[in-house]
Formats: sequence, structure tokens, C-alpha cells
Amino acid sequence: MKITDARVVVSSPGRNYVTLVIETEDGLTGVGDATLNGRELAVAAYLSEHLCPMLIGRDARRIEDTWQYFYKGAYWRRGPVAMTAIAAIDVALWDIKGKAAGMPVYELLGGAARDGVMVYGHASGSTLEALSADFQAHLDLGYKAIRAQAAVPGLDKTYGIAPADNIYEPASGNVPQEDRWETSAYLDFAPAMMRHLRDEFGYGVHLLHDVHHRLTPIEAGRLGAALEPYRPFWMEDPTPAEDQSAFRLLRSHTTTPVAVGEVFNSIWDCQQLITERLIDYIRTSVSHAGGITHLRRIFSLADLYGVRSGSHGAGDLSPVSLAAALHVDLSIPNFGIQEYMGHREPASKVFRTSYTFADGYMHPGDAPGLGVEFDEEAAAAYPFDPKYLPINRRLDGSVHDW
Ligand code: GCO
Ligand code: MG
Repeated sequence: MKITDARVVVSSPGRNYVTLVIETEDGLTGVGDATLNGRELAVAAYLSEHLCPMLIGRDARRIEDTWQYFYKGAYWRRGPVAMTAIAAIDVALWDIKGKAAGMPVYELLGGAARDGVMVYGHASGSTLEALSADFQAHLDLGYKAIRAQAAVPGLDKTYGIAPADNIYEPASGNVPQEDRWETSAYLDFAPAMMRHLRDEFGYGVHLLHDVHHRLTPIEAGRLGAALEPYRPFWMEDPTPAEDQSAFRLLRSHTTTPVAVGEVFNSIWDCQQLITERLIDYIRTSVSHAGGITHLRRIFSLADLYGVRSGSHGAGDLSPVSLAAALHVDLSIPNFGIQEYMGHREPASKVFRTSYTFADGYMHPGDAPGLGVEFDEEAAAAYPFDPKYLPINRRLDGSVHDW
């Protein structure tokens, strides 16, 4: 089953997405997501200038061999650009394999290990009252798990606050917007926000919160301890996780579960956190951590240590990524939860999906392959629109983690 074409489509239906399309001599087409927020064209060039030409003539059935060929064959290993490119190829090849077999990808991964995939939605607000209204709206939609973020009083912009009528989108402008941050204001506010939600909605819903890499280990320990009475499902990305032994300090101060991994791109980034049991959920995504092949390897390692999956699923991961994640989630033994943020329109005009949401659970559907049809003609109507993630500065002007 020779690959006859591999091309990259950069489009912006609601936001920028980089989509890889692979075709085989038997007329099968597979799609992969190669979107890396704010660095889209770097992955597009990595693919179209270097990897796509090498794909022509390769056997589309040899997924593992192709993964190893591009990972080991580059000599230069890992990194978000290379791993996102390899992920897109890997996912497109799984899509083709499913279509060739006439089966949804999850069947090829061992079949369904559960009936549905519990997802968490995002509730946010620029006041606690607005947060409550959004939280209630998510409960009304059937969500069993909800992430909560609210604007921190005294700071003009806070991560994670969506406009009332649309999905959160942090990338904006052709130079990065600058936000202001003050840790002490946040540390006072976050426990009060969680208390507010538990007082109003009780303990019958899973409550999540994203710290977005902003604390030092000891600050994170303090926050985790302060959140314990509100029993969060997890505290996400409490500190910048390139410093992994720092999690030992955080762990010694709190039993609040910890989730990390959306910026990781290989099993090597996860190894210490998993094997030392420093986290409870590993949040690597299919598109940024080497595709279905590599993500399953990460989750298998995690399973040995009682760590569950909790894949990143923000709107900057395209519907192709979400579908691929759902196939993995449905089939692995140690699934934890899946992020589901949805996609800004007109994404559904370009990506026609067969996944479903009902009562807090998603299912990838039973179409052969991933179950996503990518409409290249429709995509052409939405040209690339350069946008960047914000930069964070402390009140004294110094750059902080965003
Ligand atoms: C999340 C993430 C995102 C990221 C975004 C960056 O938990 O969903 O933190 O909101 O900020 O994916 O591109
Ligand atoms: Mg996050």
C-alpha cells in the first residue's frame, strides 16, 4: 500500500489549524493534525520541506517503522516541532489503516474498554457570579466534570476566561499580547473560587482547575493544601514541569491530585514524573506527543505506576486530534478523563466529525478510521491568519511563565 501523496493544508476556520493529508495508491486518504499554536508554519515547513517527500513510496501499513524512521532517522530528537510533525503522520497512517480494515481505530487498538469517555468542559467568568452561571450551563449540558477558572481581582487579564458567547482562545494579534500576573493575588483567590463553587454546587461534580505553570514548587504545595477541602479532581500544571524533581517538594505538602503534560512531547519528558509517582494524571496529547503510537506507549508506562491519562484537548488541537484522542481513550485500561473544549466555528464546515457527546461522555463513533472528513475545498476559504499566545509579565515588568 504505497503512499502516493502527502500534503499540508494550513487554514483558519475559527482559528489556525495545520492538517496533513496522506493518500495511498489504493485511493485511501488519512488525515493528521500538525497544529502547534503560535508556531504553525514551523511544523508545516518541517513536514512539507522534509518529511512529506520521504513519505512518497513508503508502505502506509508500516506505522511503527515509519515512526522510528522519522524519530531516529532525523538524528535530532524530540522537541515540539518535530514531534508534532511525526504525530500528524502517525495519526494519518492509523486513519488509513482503519479505513483499509473497515474498522474504527479504537477496534484496532484492542476495542472499547469502556462505554464512553468522560470529558471535562471549561466554565469561566470574569466574576464569581458569571463563573457560577457558566458552571450551571455546563451541568445543564450533562457534564460530570468541569474545569473552573475566574478572573483574579486586581489583575486585568487571567488565563482561561472565555468570552460569554464563544470558546476561549488565547492566541491573538500578529505580535503577542502582554498579560500581567501577581502570584500572591492568585494564591489568595483560587481557594476562595473553589469554595464558592462547592458551596453553590456541592460535591457531586468533578471540579478541576488549571494553574498553567505559574507557581514555584512551595507555592504550589501551599495551593494544593488550601484546595484539599474542596476535593479537586486535579490541580493542573502547578509549576513549569521541566524541573521535574521539584514535584517531590510539592508532593510532600499536599494530597491534591496533580496533572501535568500538555507541553510534553515524548515519553522521556514523562518518565521521572511517572516512575517516581510525582503526578496522578499524565496530560500528553496525541498531536504534540508523537501520535497514537507514542501516546499509547506513554500511557502504558503510566499504567504500571497507577497514573491515569487526562489528555489535553484545547481548541487549538483540531477535531482530528480530538477524534484520535477519543479512540485512544476508549481503548486503554488507565483512562482518567479527556479535556473537551470544542472548536470555534466555522471549524465544523471544514472538519466533519462522527464523535458524539451525551451526558458528560464522548464516543469516537464507528466510522472506519478516525471518523473525520477533512474538506480541503472548504478549508481554502479560510486562509492562515498569524496569531500568537500571550506573554506574561509580573507587575514589575519581568517575564513570567504564561
Ligand atoms: C488547557 C491548556 C490550553 C493551553 C493552550 C495553548 O489546559 O487546555 O492549558 O488552554 O493554554 O492549548 O495553546
Ligand atoms: Mg492546561
